[in-house]
Amino acid sequence: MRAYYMDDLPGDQRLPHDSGNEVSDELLKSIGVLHWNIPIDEAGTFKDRVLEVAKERNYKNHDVIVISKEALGDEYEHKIKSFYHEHMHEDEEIRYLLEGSGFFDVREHATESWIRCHMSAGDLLVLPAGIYHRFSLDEKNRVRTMRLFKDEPKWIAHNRGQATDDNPYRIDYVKSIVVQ
Ligand code: KMT
Ligand code: NI
Repeated sequence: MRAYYMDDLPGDQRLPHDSGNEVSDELLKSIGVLHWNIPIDEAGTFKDRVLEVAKERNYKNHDVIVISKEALGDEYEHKIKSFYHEHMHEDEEIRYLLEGSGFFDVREHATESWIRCHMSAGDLLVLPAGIYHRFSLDEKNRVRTMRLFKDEPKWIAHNRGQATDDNPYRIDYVKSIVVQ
């Protein structure tokens, strides 16, 4: 996974929008964003390693979704739009990419800058509860990803606004940021 500050230029969300300014793992960690690479092997041992991380973090359920025009059909445009709308969740968002690649953009609270995380197969990403973020496919237009859940697979996105700024999970998140 590579992380960098986005440029602020208008244009297709699927393009890299690469400002050329790298973002270090230390910075990501300071805003609560964690990532690992667990290579996908033919023997399938990657599954055990992913589920081990899930168990450590108390995640009991998971599912696998494909995001592509073919897979989503009539829902495609609506889903793509809602994934790219800036939002937060009251739980961690854990994703393990099985195929394809895509962008998880996270908002750096101190600067309001977008940090773009380019994920490809084998990358595991944990976004903390309360962080503002969004997701986009890249130019390959397809991703297959495992989603991990604490309990029932319920997944509510709260779009950014006054109500999310006052959300207790958001307030806790902002307090958790390590000032560098
Ligand atoms: C989210 O909540 O941001 C998502 O689930 C994005 C799609 S998973 C690749
Ligand atoms: Ni999300």
